[in-house]
Amino acid sequence: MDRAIRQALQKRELVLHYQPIVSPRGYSIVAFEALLRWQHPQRGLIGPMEFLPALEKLGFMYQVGNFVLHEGLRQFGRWLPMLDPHVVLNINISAAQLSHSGFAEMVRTELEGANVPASRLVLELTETVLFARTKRLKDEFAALEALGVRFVIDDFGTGYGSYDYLKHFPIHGVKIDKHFMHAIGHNLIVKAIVKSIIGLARDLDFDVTAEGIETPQQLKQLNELGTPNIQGFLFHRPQSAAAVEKLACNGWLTHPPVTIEAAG
Ligand code: G
Ligand code: MN
Repeated sequence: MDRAIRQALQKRELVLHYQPIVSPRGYSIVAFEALLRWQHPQRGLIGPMEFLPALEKLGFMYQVGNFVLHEGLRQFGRWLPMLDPHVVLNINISAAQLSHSGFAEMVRTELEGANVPASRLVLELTETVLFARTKRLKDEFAALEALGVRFVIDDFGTGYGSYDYLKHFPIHGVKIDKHFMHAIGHNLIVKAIVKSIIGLARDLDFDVTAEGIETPQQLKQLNELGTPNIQGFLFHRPQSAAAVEKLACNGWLTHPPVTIEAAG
């Protein structure tokens, strides 16, 4: 695996796919999340769960994270003229990147190079990244916030259950972990957790996105608890830049799939 991943980096086999996030009303696209994939010559497309541990072990997280930021912003910059002014790009950021001094400065340079306003960039972080409440982390955050970049907590609800860090960082929103969505229809505890996250987020004036919506039933359950933005296979799978451009040619497919209306 280690050797394969080194070769993949050399041969530029790591690519980005993009998954749209839609609004609860009209299901129009409000964001694209850039997602790392390995385009393997024999095995086809491989998800990050399979190769991120190897990247981490080899100490490549910083380098690859920066590739995602660079490539994602360049691509989004090319789409920008076709998009509504509120549509943003979501990029996943690792602890390795944020703890590197000069990260904020690099983000600024990348935004400039791609001609993307800072207000169109959302950085996704996991709760664990924010436990290290070091001065440097706070400084990087402050610098990014001053640029106008926003932050959302990814996989929200799966951390250690302390929301204390919310006081210390300029957080703009949360993404409810997809595992909750899998059980929302048949587990009362999960349902209560999702309801409380949406309530918390509303009180704090946060953006909320529910991840992993795969069925009309899940969407219906979710809408009974609140109406967050939606990311999931029911609407859009992660897809190549070329496929996203086809969506653009079709007016971004803002209409809901027929199955949802039927379940209405
Ligand atoms: O941790 P993070 O939220 O960044 O993970 C995003 C991952 O979730 C992506 O790899 C994407 O392929 C996957 N994903 C997106 N939508 C769905 C969905 O509806 N169901 C499932 N099972 N996975 C999804
Ligand atoms: Mn994410």
